[in-house]
Amino acid sequence: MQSIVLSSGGEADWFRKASFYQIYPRSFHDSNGDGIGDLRGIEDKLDYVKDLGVDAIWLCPIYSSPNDDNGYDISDYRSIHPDFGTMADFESLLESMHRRGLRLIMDMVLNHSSDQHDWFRASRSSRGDAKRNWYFWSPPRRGEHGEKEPPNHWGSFFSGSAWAWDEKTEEYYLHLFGKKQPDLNWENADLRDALYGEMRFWLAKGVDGFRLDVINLISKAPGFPENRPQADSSFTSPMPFVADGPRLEEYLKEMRQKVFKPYKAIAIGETPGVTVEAAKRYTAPESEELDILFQFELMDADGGAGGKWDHRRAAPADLEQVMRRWQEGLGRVGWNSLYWNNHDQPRLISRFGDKTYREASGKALAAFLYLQKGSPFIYQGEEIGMLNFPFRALSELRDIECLNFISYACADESFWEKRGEAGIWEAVRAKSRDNARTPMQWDDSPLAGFSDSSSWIAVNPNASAINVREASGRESSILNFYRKLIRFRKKEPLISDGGIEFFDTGLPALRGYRRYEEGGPSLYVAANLGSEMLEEPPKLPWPEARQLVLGSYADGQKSGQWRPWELRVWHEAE
Ligand code: TEU
Ligand code: CA
Repeated sequence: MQSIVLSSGGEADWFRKASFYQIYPRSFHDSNGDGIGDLRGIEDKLDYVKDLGVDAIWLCPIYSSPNDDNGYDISDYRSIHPDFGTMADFESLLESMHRRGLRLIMDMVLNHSSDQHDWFRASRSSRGDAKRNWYFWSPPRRGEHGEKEPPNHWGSFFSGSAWAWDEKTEEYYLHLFGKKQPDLNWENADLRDALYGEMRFWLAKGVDGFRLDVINLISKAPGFPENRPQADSSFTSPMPFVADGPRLEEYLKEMRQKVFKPYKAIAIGETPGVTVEAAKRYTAPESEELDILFQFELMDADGGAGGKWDHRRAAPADLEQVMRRWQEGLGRVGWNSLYWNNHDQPRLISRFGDKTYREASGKALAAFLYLQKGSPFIYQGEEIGMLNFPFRALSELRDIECLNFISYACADESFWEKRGEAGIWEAVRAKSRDNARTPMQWDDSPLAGFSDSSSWIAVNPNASAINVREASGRESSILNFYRKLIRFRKKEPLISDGGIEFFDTGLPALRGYRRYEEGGPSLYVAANLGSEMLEEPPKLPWPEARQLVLGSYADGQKSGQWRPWELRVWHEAE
């Protein structure tokens, strides 16, 4: 069968030269006019994806789910949510992908399940249930006046306490994310085996690997240590006690042997808060833990002291500093993903670029990151330069994280006083995950070619100008730039294998690096990561004998000047 040839026939480290394309199925393409993107809709668009030059698709969760967190709350790991289609649709999609040489990476959520999963229903049915221990339960603490309080002050990533009270069995359960996403207890070996079984179900169908949702949160510090808050009622971050916990690497190794290895599948871990040193261990080939990981430091670069919603503009030097630390830190041992966007993040150009220079800034940022070492992950719509949505009303928002943020922010007097309603909306427009979730813009029809009837979330009003049809037909478009960039990366071994050295140009906005192998010609990448025109510095870090191979402006380079968001990539002449 085709799929078997593809999964096991390639080299074990095929992903090092590969680029990935991420699909958020709900918002990609609706084939049956119910306003929700679906599996057949994806199958219809595979030629478009293949034509980008990518090697694999990461598909966000498509399993049965009450959709409290759009599929990241799974109620049955072995079934397809009817919104997305049937198992036959899935098999047909997989077959069509493999026929085109595209691999499929499924999303797997193993840190928590839905509260509607049979396992949690059993677990909450009584304190003595055999599955009680598959989740984290804890009796209440008693407050000053004997009132019931959660076991500690851990806050949920989606606002409020990370503990929810269960009336029936009179204990709290842990949920690091939403209330309807109880955390699974990996200490329990039966639970682990059950999860491995769910993963093997998909591997047996021929899928090529998994993207493991928040996988570095699965080992919690025993005893739920208290993280004492400053103010009496506020919540504090559980991260020091849940990220990169004591048994994490033991679990990763076990999963590798029992699940990934027999199928030669790849393991891509989402690892918020991971340090460079830990990331290097997890992805070193001899560790046999993860192949690729997602770290968050670029995504944190524009968060202020108050975190994600406390938004500030990131300077080019801030971005470069993060890139440099990770590129140098992982060296030739670890392996990283390179990403600017995903379904949890605002749109790249609105965030780190400049929509006045939409195409130049989109191209410059893309090439600046994707020519580094690691595997690029391109999120649907990024390749046509989609932008944030101009949210103005609650009714336009869908995401649980954002809606929870708004209700907590409104109830928090100090926040309200400091930022006010306008400040809250500004934060929402800058950071809401819904920015990434508006439908893919295929053409300039009323629903952008996403659906012919309706849409579960509004289409960005700019779709009449920014869409695949327009970009496909124009040689200088950002889409055609991505196509070139992805192909260039694949045929140039310096990018996947070479060393990297960042250089100083003397100008804060002009950043660059070279990729090299000892004794051979280098590849130079330089970009003006700002919207001002720059005069070229007198001392140049790149050689005089060089050949331009890629640029963010179609009309070549103007000597002595760097236009806003001008990027240039050169080969050193031999
Ligand atoms: O996201 C993990 C995560 O760390 C998020 O809290 C992320 O940082 C946040 O959305 C950005 O503000 C993963 C999934 O990608 C996300 O969609 C899920 O909601 C979350 O896990 C829970 O499964
Ligand atoms: Ca549909």
